[in-house]
Amino acid sequence: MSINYDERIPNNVDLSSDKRLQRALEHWQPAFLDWWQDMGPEGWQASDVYLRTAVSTDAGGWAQFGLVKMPEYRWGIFLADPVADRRIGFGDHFGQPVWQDVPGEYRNVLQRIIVTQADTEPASVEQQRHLGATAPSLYDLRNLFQVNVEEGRHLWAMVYLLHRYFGRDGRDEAEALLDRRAGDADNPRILDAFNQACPDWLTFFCFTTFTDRDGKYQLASLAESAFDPLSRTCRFMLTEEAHHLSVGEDGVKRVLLRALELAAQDPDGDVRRQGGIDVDTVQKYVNYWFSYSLDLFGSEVSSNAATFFAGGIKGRYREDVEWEDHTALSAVHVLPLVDNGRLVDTEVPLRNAMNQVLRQSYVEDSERVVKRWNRALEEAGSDVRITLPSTRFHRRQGVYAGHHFAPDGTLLTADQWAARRDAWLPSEADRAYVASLMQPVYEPGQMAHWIAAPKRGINKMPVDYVYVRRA
Ligand code: BYC
Ligand code: FE
Ligand code: FE
Repeated sequence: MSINYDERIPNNVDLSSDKRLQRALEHWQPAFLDWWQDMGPEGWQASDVYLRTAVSTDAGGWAQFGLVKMPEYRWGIFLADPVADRRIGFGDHFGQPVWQDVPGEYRNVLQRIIVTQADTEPASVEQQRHLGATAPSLYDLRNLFQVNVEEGRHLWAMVYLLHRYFGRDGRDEAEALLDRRAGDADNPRILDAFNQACPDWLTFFCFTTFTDRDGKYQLASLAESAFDPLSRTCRFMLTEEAHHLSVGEDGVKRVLLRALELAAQDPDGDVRRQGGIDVDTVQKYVNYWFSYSLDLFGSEVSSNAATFFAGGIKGRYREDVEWEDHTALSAVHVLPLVDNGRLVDTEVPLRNAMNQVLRQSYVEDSERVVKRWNRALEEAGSDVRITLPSTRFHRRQGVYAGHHFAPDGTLLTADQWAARRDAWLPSEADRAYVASLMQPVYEPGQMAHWIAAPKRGINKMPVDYVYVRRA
């Protein structure tokens, strides 16, 4: 479906046919742009950036590349094409036609989920806003900005739903989305991971690998939703998300490959002495962001999750093709719970374990990423490997929060944990070391010392193309 770019808000939802809605969104637009100026990428607003912009929602060829100043990016409202005669794929309403409007009984839960999803998008832009001061190359700088403008568009995607389907409450929530701030003590973002600092590029690459990947799984589960406009919105967001994930995965891989090169140059194999980021440090950042991202799935045992599934609000990953019993009424899920200082396998009704089921799909995907990193390490002749910690490790949400676990999942006492914490998670010294490497490199084609060059550029352009032209 092609997109109308003649309007102030590009869209493929025939916005001009609903003047009230159009006016309301055009009223929100300047507030969004003010927010972007205040909280978007600092110092680069007047620069030309080689960005892709969505021009259609077709599977092939939806993007157009060109030099754009970020505040002039055409943020718009794009839904994937409707599926003819789409039916509810799971839960108590299985087989019924999907909803084109919000049923009264699900109004509150749908609004809360959409607000929560929406909140993460501007949050990530806020977390990343200082990274432009220390980019390892123009190529990376451009990727950061591509991710940032698309997270801004994801906010638009959700704000459209709030305005269109949730009336006055929706408009209030859309405003509140521009008021909360990542990491703010008084008015923080909703979910924990989006209040954590993102001060350096290793963090950025781990965040886009693991936290954006939560986005992939949450969006996929909402793409199953009985509320069809939400499903269609999420389906198109997923096409944008794939790039964010590859920025993260490739970024971490380039750090690892550079670590091997620098180790080879040092008589003792000391990567830090050669100005690189050693694999141990990468592992600690992986542990940190993987565990924070696991928290984003909510508790392993959750009555909210059961309600969402029963109502047809949130499905499992690829509900239609990967699962056979779409009601999940009589099935159980077994998971180890802490009981009197021991882990005991415990049965919970499957519907209450839906957060855990989605998290498991996420973990499998994350394992594939780690496998690709390890293959790259192996091909470069190294026998060091990255591993994912247990899903119990370093959790602050869910049934393992409040307990301590080693990366292999062993239950620990508080003292045992405290003694090993800095071996498993970034210490102050690790963070200070990584921060010390963050010096900007803005000559075309040049890379910071601690990261390998990418294999190829963007959209078939060479790596040394001038992806960002500073104003
Ligand atoms: N931090 O039953 P529970 C993305 C709250 S990322 C703080 O355990 P539930 C992106 C929970 O809200 C995708 N609070 O969980 C990535 C609840 O509070 P209330 C974002 C948390 O409700 C990178 C209470 O604990 N999308 O797109 O089943 C860059 C008990 O809840 C956390 C979504 O999240 C936490 N980590 O599920 C840019 C999808 N976890 O209600 C973008 C929409 C839980 O009792 N959200 N709590 O006050 C949801 O589906 C659900 O809200 C959650 C939680 C899956 C997050
Ligand atoms: Fe997003
Ligand atoms: Fe993303």
